[in-house]
Amino acid sequence: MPALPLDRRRFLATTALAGAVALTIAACGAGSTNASAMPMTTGMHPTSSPAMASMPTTSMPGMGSGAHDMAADDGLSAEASGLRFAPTSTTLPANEPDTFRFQIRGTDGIPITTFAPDQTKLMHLYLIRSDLTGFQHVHPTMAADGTWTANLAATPAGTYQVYTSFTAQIAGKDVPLVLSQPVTLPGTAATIAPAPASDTTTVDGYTLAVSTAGGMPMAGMTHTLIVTITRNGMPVTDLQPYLDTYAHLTAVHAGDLAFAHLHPQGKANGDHGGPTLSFAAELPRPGAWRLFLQFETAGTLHTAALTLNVG
Ligand SMILES: [Cu+2]
Repeated sequence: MPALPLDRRRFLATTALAGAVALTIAACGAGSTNASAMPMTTGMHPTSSPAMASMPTTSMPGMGSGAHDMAADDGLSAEASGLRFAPTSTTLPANEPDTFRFQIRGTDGIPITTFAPDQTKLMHLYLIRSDLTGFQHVHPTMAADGTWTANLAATPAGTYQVYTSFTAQIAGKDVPLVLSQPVTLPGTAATIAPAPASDTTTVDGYTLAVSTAGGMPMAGMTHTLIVTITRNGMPVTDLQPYLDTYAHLTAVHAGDLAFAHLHPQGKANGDHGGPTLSFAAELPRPGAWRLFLQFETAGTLHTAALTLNVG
C-alpha cells in the first residue's frame, strides 16, 4: 500500500445515539495512489434501539480496548504501530471460493499470536472491491503459528482492498488497528458505475431508510445517523444479535477507500432489536460514502448498501 497522507488519519468517534450505545469509528481516509485505487470503506457497527437504550454512551472507545493508533485509522496502511499485515499472496483466483492467509507480524518479522476479542471476534476481515461493490466481511481463524485463514466466497475479478481489524496484545498492551492491502483477482473486471446517493435501500425484502439529523452530513462533524428497518411497510422488531449488536455498519469512502469502522459498546439483548438503529458518526471527508449495513433476522445475515453524500 502506498503511504497515506497524515491528513487522512482521522479518528472517528461514533456514539450510538438513540440506543445510547457508543460506537467507535476508525476513519479510513487515505487515498490510494495507484491506478487501481480502491474506494474507501468505512465500517460502522450500528446500535440497536430498545435494548441498548439504557447503555451508557462512551465516545471513542476503540472497541473498549484503548485508543486507536491514529496512523492506521484510515485503514489504508499495511503497517502501523510496529505491526504489519502480511498476506501469503496478494493475488487470488476469481470466481471461486478461496482461502486467504496472512499473518500480523512485528517489526522483527515474528508473527503475533496474542489478540483480544473485539465484538466477539479476534479478527475481522473485509474485502471490498475498488468500485465499492463486492463487500465481504468474514472472521478468520488463527493457527498456533499466527497464520490466519479467511474463507472467501467466490468473487468476481477485479482489484480489492482487504482490511484486517483487530486488537493485538503486545507486552500486555492492547493495540487496536485496521491494516489493509490491495489484492488482485485477475481476469476481466467489469467496473460497476457508482450507485447514486439515496436515503433508502432494500435487501431480502427489508427496506432500510437512513436519515441524518440536520440534513446532509458535513465532513468532520459528528452526526446522528438513524437507520429504520421495515418489511412490507411494518416496523421490523425481530433483529437478532450480530457480533453483540443489532447491526454492523461499514463505510467506505469513494475515491480513496478510507475505512471507517463503528463499534458499538452496548450489547444486543435478545432477538427483538429494531426497528431503529442509531449511530453517531463523523465522516472525515466530503464526497460519497458507501455504507454497508449488516443485520440478522431468523438466523440469516442480510447486507444492505447505500451511498451517502457528505458535504
Ligand atoms: Cu467482523
